[in-house]
Amino acid sequence: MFNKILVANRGEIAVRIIRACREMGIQTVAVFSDIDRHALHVDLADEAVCIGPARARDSYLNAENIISATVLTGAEAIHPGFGFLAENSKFAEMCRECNITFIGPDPEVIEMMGNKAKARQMMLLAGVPVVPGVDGVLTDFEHALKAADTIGYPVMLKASAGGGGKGIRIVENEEGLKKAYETAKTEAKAAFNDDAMYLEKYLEEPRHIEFQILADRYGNVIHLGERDCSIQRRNQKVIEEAPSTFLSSELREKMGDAAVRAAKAVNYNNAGTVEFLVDKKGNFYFMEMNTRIQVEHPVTELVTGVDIVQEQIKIAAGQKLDMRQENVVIRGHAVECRINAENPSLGFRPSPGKVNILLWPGGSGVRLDTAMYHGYEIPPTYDSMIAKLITYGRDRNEALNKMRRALNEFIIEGIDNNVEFLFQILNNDNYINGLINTSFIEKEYNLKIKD
Ligand code: MV4
Repeated sequence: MFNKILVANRGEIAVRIIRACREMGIQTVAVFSDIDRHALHVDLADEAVCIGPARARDSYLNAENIISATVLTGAEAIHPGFGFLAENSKFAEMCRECNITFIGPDPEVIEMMGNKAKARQMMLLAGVPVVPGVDGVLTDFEHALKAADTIGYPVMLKASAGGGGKGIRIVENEEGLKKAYETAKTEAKAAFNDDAMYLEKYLEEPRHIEFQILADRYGNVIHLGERDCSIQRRNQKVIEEAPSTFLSSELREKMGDAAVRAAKAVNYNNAGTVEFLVDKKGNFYFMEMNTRIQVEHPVTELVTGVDIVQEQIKIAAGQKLDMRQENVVIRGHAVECRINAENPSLGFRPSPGKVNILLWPGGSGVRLDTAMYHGYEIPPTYDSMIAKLITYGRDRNEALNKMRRALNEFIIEGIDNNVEFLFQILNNDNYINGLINTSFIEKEYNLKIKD
């Protein structure tokens, strides 16, 4: 087992990883940019190294400085968290070359799953259902035209190097294809320096249901059930829950088997997430595979009792999984709300500044993952998520009831936040009745998903 792990991240996920290490008796090294000098993760870690100025590209994305900090402090492994370098195959490769354990899958797998068109092809070969579409990337516009004609409109154009919402376009009919093809390609080139595109049948109002995978280095692969992440705004998840109200036990078993098959097909190891789109008839289709710990992992931890970050560390240290699929039991229900320093009435504009926290939520069934403290100065440089509030109940109603009670206890001064917006969703009849899909926020709050 490692003696010392460097946490190459910041905010609540850095605190989360440091806590997991502390419980395992592992020393921790925090890295921070100069603007994060007073951040909580710096205080909680055993050691801390400044890796550069505020701008992410000069600090949290500065692979050389992070590797140097690892060598200087004698840490044997790096946990990348999510975002920043977590899915950067070149960084994982640099760790391998410097004999540092990257806590995540191998660089080749990160590279392969980062190429969405390639990932689709791998899943097809593995017998995992994928959205009907073109095999591989589009060679030119004529190819797109022919493929769209074969698939049938509406279709969705997607950047192969993408993920999230960039370089993605819905095309309702042939007239719109040319413009969509060109703008999506330009956007992909700008965002990912890779304008390879692929095409899929557009599924109307699907659910986004993802399965948590754990895979060790001895071929053991299990899933820890699913998370329903359909409540999104502009491809940013807002509320996530486990399990999904939509899955019957049969569908859960079928999708879980498919997720395990997907992981085995790409020789996956460590923690990963297989994302599916599910249509109203219960047909499910592979969308993409994420090779990192996800923001929403706590809802899975609460319904399974598994500490996913500690499992990641054990797998990276060469240990075998100590649970089999039959030992995984989903019990109760968990809901996560992302608390953002943003102003919903001003187009969700970020709202950095000094926070005075007058009351934290607490009590039975409440978990709060945050790096905030009273008097903390939220920097404008990074993303606006400042806390994750997660509640657990024996069933969905109890979990939602606790969430409303806990949200109501949050008293933060000094910054705008999205708590009121979260309340609106939690009190929405369709949401309460589980009638949710990826168009929920757009339809219920006519917030145009696309600018
Ligand atoms: C789709 C889709 C419908 N049909 N693909 C959005 C970003 C990227 N993760 C893929 N996304 C979608 N792909 C097909 N063929 C609908 C979405 C989508 C979406 C997916 C999951 C969660 C929220 C979403 C919000 C808008 C669109």
